[in-house]
Amino acid sequence: MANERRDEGRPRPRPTLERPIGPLAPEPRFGSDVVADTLRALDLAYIALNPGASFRGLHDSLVNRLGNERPSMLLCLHEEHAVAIAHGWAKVTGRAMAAAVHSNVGLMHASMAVFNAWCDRMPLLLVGATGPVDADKRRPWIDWIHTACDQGALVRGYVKWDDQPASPAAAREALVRAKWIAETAPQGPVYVNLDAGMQEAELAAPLPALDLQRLMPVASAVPSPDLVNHAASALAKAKRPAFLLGRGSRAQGAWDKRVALAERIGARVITDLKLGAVFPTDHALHAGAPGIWLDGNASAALSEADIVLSLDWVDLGGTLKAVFGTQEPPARVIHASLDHRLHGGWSMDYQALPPVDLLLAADPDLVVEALLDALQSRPSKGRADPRRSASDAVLPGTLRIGHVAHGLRYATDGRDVSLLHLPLSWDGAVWPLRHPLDFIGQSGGAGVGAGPGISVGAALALRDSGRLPIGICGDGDFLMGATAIWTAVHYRIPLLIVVANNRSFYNDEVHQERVARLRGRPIENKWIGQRIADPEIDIAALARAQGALGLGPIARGEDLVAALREAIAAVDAGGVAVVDVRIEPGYTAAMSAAVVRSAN
Ligand SMILES: Cc1ncc(C[n+]2csc(CCOP(=O)(O)OP(=O)(O)O)c2C)c(N)n1
Ligand SMILES: [Mg+2]
Repeated sequence: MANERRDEGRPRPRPTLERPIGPLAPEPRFGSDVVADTLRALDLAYIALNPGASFRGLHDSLVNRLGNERPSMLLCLHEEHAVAIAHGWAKVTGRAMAAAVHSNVGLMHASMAVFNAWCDRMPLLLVGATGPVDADKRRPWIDWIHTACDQGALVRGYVKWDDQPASPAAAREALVRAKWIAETAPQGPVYVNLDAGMQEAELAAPLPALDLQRLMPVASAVPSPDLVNHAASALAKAKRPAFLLGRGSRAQGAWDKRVALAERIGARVITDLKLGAVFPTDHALHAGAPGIWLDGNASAALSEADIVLSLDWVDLGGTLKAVFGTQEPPARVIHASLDHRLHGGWSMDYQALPPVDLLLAADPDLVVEALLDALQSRPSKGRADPRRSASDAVLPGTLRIGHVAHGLRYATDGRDVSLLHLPLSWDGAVWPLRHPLDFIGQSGGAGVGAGPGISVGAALALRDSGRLPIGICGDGDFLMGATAIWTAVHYRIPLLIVVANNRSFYNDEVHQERVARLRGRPIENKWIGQRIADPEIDIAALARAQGALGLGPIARGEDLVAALREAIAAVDAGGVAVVDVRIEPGYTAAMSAAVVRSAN
């Protein structure tokens, strides 16, 4: 059911730009042909990859059996980008893309991006490969260093499932199971490691036909009607309800229902800038501005609440603790989430154990639907018109991140814009989010370097949507992931990247300042080992070197809008543009306070 809703506006793949000469192999003859056929049967449009001999069998099958169509390869310059691109695609579509990485070394490069997708609860079908498991078939030296006894152990702490199938039949079953698990709520990455020997061996006999329908049943994630009624009557009686709206789908229908529920209950709504947009942030019921941390207004709404409904809020325990300290929260807490099903022992991304009076262990979007049904007969507690704020293009000489946001709003006025990534300095107050695709959320695992790759994958999913795709990256983030944009240029994926360039890993300057203050040491030294200067990096040249339009450095307000307009025109013409905007360092008050806060 959840998957059906996520099909709304699903992007269609275009024919690949990289066409092999024929003829294509008419029948599967090798283990890797079975793997390739299975990827197509699973309706995977793309496979983002960096090549390697451990999957040369599969590579051949993708080209010479499938013709590089469904899936089409997306060649990436780093495995971390391959996975980030699949992550960005999933953030828009709610579906898994395939990515392929070479043996242990490719998986090591990919691992941070897998962790990001895991923390973000995004589906991903990661295909890996190992040198021949049969030692007798290994080439000297290289096949030995690229074979590990338990390669999946590298990522097992942050995937939902992994396997190393020993035959073509087992590989087919593993891939079907993998996609099914990845896309079943709560979603997440999976890893299937393909033995090079299995890929390259000739099939002893053809495999029987595959009935995918029966192998991938819909796993119902509907809440129990009794618990829904209980929750609905508590919400109806509440005097000061507050909603913590966390992870939700990109579906417009689900968005409309969240708005309808908040209006029916008259709840104050808090949203999270770590996650994709789930509620209009300029709606009168929205408390404060969305942030990575709660701002004063959001904290006040929560502290006054007599009932709190969390819809898969990422850090319910920590958020309540930030507001109430060691006191028990006085409000009744209703939590709709399936996240506990993913919690394991390696990573603590499950966050503090929250106090919960009623758990609705179900898909949060389906919980909203059920609550609305249960509250159908109740009169609405009032609908408030969204507050609309106008954009303003008066920009001063030197720029801060807020000016970049205003300049962008001005340059994109009237357009449907999708923000695909935001820097840590972003102020959620300056850019109202009014549609599920207005913002797709952050990297999940806070792994710097993800911004460019996620933006490319999301822009691919949005290619024919009519939306203007914009990723705004910190300079540190952009520089770590810069070569992801080559993939966008190469495959004609329109994308605008704006680099909020404070010439520093500034987040950590804030930390060094904090340490210096605590220790009574000179805060003037906070920049050492943090600033990206001497030489300053020519970010526009890095873009141009990869075939993108590179503009900047833009250091003065009066030049900003013209540069953004030139970049947007290039994107409208199908290109990739990068604008380097030099900004003064600085974070919002909520962000600076939270960065340096200690636990209690
Ligand atoms: C892979 C990785 N390395 C280091 C960090 C620590 N870290 C967190 S934010 C940050 C600074 C990022 O710099 P930039 O993207 O320029 O953003 P700014 O803080 O300057 O706004 C760093 C280094 C991290 N989160 N992930
Ligand atoms: Mg920076």
